Amino acid sequence: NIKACLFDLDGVIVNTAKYHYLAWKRLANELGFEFSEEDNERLKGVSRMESLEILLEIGNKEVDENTKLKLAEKKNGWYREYITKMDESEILPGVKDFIKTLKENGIKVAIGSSSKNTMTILESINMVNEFEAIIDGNKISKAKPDPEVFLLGAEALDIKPEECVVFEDATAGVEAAKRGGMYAIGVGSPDILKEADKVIPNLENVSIDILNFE
Ligand code: B16
Ligand code: MG
Repeated sequence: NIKACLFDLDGVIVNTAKYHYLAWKRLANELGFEFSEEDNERLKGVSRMESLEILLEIGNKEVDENTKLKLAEKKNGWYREYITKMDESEILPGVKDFIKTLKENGIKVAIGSSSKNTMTILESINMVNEFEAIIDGNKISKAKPDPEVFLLGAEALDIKPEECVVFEDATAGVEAAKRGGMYAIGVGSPDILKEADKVIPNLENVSIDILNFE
């Protein structure tokens, strides 16, 4: 019996995934290499510094720790230029209606995101007050695929992990949900989100029946 839904932010509530991609691509190009959308899949859900490590590996670049911090800061600066310009029109289709349906059915809703920019994004799209708990990259010590972010979410809502469903667009996030003992609904392509219990293309016209797993 499902009592709570935990939502990933980037790629599920709002399409910030495209802005992460643009900012990382710009950094890669500046460092002298190409960065494809396929490469970008590996960065989804992963923390900022781990994303940078993957990017540098793709470009075959070795830099010292201090430079790494500077590069990550640079990317984040570009990324923040995009997200501070966002508004409610960038909330993904179906999100608002689905959350309303959940609340009408007594299901609790929370955010579980690796992003340290979570509050900025939720403020931009005016959704801060929609969630009963918000666990973001500032509150965790281990990013997805570690289950910490979702376990803290369940704890904050006072709901057992096995009564939680996670909505995720990233393989790292689906893995985190499963490792936390939760159900995972992939939002995106079934080819990518193989470990999820179910996969939907987006939250448009999703009914409450999606929470039945029997
Ligand atoms: P930031 P999510 C994740 O958010 C993104 O998917 C991932 O691409 C990003 O690197 C990570 O947040 C950290 O973001 O640089 O803003 O702290 O999908 O878990 O909501
Ligand atoms: Mg995501």
